[in-house]
Amino acid sequence: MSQIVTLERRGDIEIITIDNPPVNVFSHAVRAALMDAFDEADASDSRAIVLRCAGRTYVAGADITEFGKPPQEPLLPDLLNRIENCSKPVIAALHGTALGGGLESAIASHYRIAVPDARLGFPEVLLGLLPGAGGTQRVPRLMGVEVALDFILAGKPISADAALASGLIDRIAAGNLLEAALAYAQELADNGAVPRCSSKLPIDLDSVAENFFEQKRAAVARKTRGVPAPQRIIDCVEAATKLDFRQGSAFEREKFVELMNSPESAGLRHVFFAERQASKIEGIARNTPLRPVNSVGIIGAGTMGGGIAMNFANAGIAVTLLELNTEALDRGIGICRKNYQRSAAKGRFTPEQVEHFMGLISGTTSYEDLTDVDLVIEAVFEDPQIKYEVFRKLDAVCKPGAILASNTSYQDIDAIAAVTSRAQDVLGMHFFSPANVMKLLEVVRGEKTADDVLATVMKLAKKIRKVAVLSRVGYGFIGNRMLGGYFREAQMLLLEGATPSQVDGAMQSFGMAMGPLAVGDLAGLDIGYKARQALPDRPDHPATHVADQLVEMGRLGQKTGAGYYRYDAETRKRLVDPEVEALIRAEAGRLAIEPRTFSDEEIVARVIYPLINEGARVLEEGIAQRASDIDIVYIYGYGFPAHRGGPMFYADTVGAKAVYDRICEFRDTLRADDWQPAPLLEKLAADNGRFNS
Ligand code: 3H9
Repeated sequence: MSQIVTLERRGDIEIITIDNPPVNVFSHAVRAALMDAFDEADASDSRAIVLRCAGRTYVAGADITEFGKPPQEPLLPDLLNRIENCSKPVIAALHGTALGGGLESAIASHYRIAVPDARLGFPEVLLGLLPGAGGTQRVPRLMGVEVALDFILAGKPISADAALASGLIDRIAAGNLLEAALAYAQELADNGAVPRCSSKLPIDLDSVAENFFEQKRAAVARKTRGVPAPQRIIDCVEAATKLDFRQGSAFEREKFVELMNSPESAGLRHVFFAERQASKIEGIARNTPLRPVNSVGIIGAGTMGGGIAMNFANAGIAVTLLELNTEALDRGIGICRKNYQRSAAKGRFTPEQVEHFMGLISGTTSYEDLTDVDLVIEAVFEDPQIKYEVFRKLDAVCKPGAILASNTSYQDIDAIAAVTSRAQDVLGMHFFSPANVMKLLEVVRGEKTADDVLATVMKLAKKIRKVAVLSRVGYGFIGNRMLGGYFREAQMLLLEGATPSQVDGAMQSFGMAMGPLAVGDLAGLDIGYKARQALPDRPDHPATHVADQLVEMGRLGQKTGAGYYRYDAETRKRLVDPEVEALIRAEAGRLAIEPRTFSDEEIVARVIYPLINEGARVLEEGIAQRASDIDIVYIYGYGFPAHRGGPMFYADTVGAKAVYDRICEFRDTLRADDWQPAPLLEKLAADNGRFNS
């Protein structure tokens, strides 16, 4: 038998151990070896079987890399039925994370024991899938229909205690898990316990409220636009209440395969691996020694600095916020407290936790207090001279080896590093606003940034629960650089006849968290206006004419109650404003642009294809390491729909040639300067290639 699965006899009990690092997934090899192991263990004269895993966790699920490829037997549902059909009790012993197919194997076993810190869950929905190895049929029989459905829909793991309370497991192990499982197995054998099959338990239909499934469908539809998995999960759990286990399982398999082949699941699976890939830096070994980061200084206690500070406090790392005067400092620390209290009011933190976090945040007005910190993040105004000044001071006071980071969104990190005597310790850490909420962190690698500094910050990002993506130095790095064409086309569409709500509506139907014009109103139209005014040779592009006029009318967006839309003073609800539509038509008339109608499809192509085109340039210039990193930037930093996989994955879905041809059409019919196809896109179109290989 292969080493991936071993069978060992201990007295009356057979122990089957899965050893498939890192997370013991049910790859084809594991499934095949387990089938043999269960056949052998079942045939022997042992009295019970313990199923367990070596390494850091019980099975974390099916092997996601196998999805979308031809299925290889034995299929997981068949293996789990084989386990359930064993003639003697099978006891699953759980540690780490028992997820997806892993948890399904535990509930196909007859009895379950877990260590106190085990986590159990069905994350399939996050991959656009459903538990497809009997989970939707067995769990309602164990937990009750309503609880089971909510558990599967949530995708979030629960603790061993919660699993015990809801009937998902039988025992929590005190002490060594294997010994506790063996003792449990012996006890069952001695008491003459027989296999207890979850699939044969009756379903408690009486506790299911009338119209329960219809109400769930409506509630879920409101929250999960564009992703079919939650609805199919409801279908499967409902099927469990109407069909017998065998028929219900066949229904579940059919829906699982349908979802596995859906573009939404393909996009979400891409994001799963892209996120893990993003933390890896080409050419830097995984075992690079890291610098310790136990204390952090932040320069600037504005909204950004305060938000950044909260990330570290949440992770248990002490933060010193530095401001020019005590008034600004008190205001900044006050904002942190208010944010925490708001989260506490929503039940996310207890009042004690709030005090604990606040206890980790201190303030100062003196650079001398930063001499001992391990990392400093500068979050002051986007003015290069002010930033240079800050870095000169940091260079003078910080201890050797301290990491010096700038939170700039645009500036040249190499120019900042050059004012210090330690360019190797300098890099960019670009957080996204609100910094305590948004998951993205662009880590900007300067020409001279040391490898261990980069490796340390990538690792630290995980600790503060950010998804880090590496960028080279370049105006706007990855994300902001790509936005230019996105906003330009949204604004041009207005002049060509679309309304703001039509443009935003099409983008929201595509899946964007918010449409581009609503985003402009949220961020403040004055930001772009000021940036344009500051440009020395300010180019005149018709795209900005309407935005400029709105700002000059005092319509700066949400903060003034009006921008592209009008905002209800009380509810902040977005309202269509005929005044804006009249202004747009007047400007279009002045520019002699004939209004016409647009389909949603055309709006999406006009707005998304510039992202793809600029993304191709970001890649060919080496600003981003890989196409999937760009996808992660857009999903976690800009509200791009995860089920579309990010802009570059979306381009692969549409096909490089189709995207290229459409961009050429826009170049020829709209504005040649704005629509030059990127050479990499042209090459992929010619070679029938993909951005994500
Ligand atoms: C399923 O089970 C369907 C069934 O219902 C029905 C089937 C018929 N497959 O995250 P990490 C890799 S769907 C393949 O960095 P952590 C991962 O890519 C599945 N590979 O570690 C990474 O590789 P690399 C339901 C996987 O400690 C390495 O393992 N299950 C899988 O931060 C380490 O991962 C899930 O969705 C996988 N299933 O977190 C669970 N899982 O080193 C998904 C991980 O090359 N997994 N890898 O970058 C997780 O949530 C986390 O990995 C886990 C560990 C919490 C387990």
